[in-house]
Amino acid sequence: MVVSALWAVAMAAFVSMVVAMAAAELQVHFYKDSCPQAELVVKGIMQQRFSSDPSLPAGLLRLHFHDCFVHGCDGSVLIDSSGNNVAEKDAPPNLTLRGFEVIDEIKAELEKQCKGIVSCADILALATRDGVALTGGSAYALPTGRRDGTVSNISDVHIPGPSFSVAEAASAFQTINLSLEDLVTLLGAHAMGFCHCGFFVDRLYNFGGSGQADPDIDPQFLGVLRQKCPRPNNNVPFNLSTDPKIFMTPSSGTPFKLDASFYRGVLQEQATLQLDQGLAFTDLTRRIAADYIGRPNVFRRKFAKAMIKLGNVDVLTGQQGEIRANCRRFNQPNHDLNHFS
Ligand code: HEM
Ligand SMILES: *[C@@H]1O[C@H](CO)[C@@H](O)[C@H](O)[C@H]1NC(C)=O
Ligand SMILES: *[C@@H]1O[C@H](CO)[C@@H](O)[C@H](O)[C@H]1NC(C)=O
Ligand SMILES: *[C@@H]1O[C@H](CO)[C@@H](O)[C@H](O)[C@H]1NC(C)=O
Ligand SMILES: CC(=O)N[C@H]1CO[C@H](CO)[C@@H](O)[C@@H]1O
Repeated sequence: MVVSALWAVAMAAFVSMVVAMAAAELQVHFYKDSCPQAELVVKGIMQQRFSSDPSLPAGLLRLHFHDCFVHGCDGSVLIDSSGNNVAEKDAPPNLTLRGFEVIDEIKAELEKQCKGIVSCADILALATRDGVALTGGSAYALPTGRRDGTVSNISDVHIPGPSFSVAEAASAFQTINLSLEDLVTLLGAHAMGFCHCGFFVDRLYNFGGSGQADPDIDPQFLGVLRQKCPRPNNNVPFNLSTDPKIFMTPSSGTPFKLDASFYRGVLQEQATLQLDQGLAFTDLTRRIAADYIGRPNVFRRKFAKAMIKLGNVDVLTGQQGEIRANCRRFNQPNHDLNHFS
């Protein structure tokens, strides 16, 4: 009797554990009962904003990557610094992150229609997904159900840098369980958007302190880049907000299309970042790049798969975290008393 009662208790615990584990998974159309129009609202606003700013999807892709890489995809990158908390977005690599306003706009609309239901982390992931489709990528089904995190700390930001080797970037990706192939595939996002000269200007004038350009830049392309990015003046402190910017893949002619042009640039020694150019110089990464150029639909499919994987990194689910009312602030009201806003 006692044994079977214990057994029943153990079974119940086991079952509830399994249920809890199941609840901890993201699922496609998580909001289908709680806010059926959620994905349509996101898509509608994205379409509107995209029609006046075709570069928006690029901004969101980078924002979503930075969100997921630091502390998981929990909307922590969206938090503003306040009081004595210096948030992720104030870390130097975050300079020039953009797309915050459209997330605010979507959040405001969803709070009107479904108060307290749709997380900021999901809004960012969904808006990014819609941006991918709007720029020629595949319109993949995105699992949702992320909750918003309650920590955003500048000390947690360890994003790979533009001068990393492929091996260094791959090992950084390994810390979020993404493979080298995922890295090569997601870097395809560099087909789109902008890059400030400061992230690669060393390659144009003083590569590795040599006083020379990086030898792995196509000479004609070097001339073009030097015209757009003048030699830094050592007497003027570097300032990213006044730094000139170019297209991330300038040779493509399609700066707002998520096509395989990034890989073409890489194989023609016309990549802007040192990391990106590095993909040309290991067998595996070179082979993947050539494959994506030859089979653009394979790139689209693999990109969507890698985005879903990125979007799963360290997510909060179930009762974890919170659903923020404002994507820039944590909900805790007593916390706000200390903040003069
Ligand atoms: C793994 C290492 C990565 C490094 C070192 C890196 C570095 C950079 C740098 C330096 C910029 C230029 C930012 C600016 O000047 O404003 C940039 C832009 C961009 N990155 Fe990455 N990135 C990486 C991975 C990714 C990933 C995984 C994605 C998306 C899946 C991504 C998407 C983008 C996009 C779309 C832009 C253009 C942003 C804009 O137009 O505002 N990057 N990246
Ligand atoms: C941020 O992280 C640092 C280093 O781990 C820690 O000392 C600090 O207390 C954290 N700040 C907040 C507001 O949690
Ligand atoms: C990576 O995978 C390991 C093993 O499955 C897991 O313990 C860890 O939490 C994962 N890390 C992230 C960031 O998802
Ligand atoms: C960078 O330039 C902007 C715009 O001119 C200016 O507002 C800002 O103070 C400068 N920042 C630094 C660190 O000099
Ligand atoms: C968009 C954004 O919030 N950028 C911040 C990045 O970090 C710098 C400080 O390093 C802040 O001044 C910017 O506001």
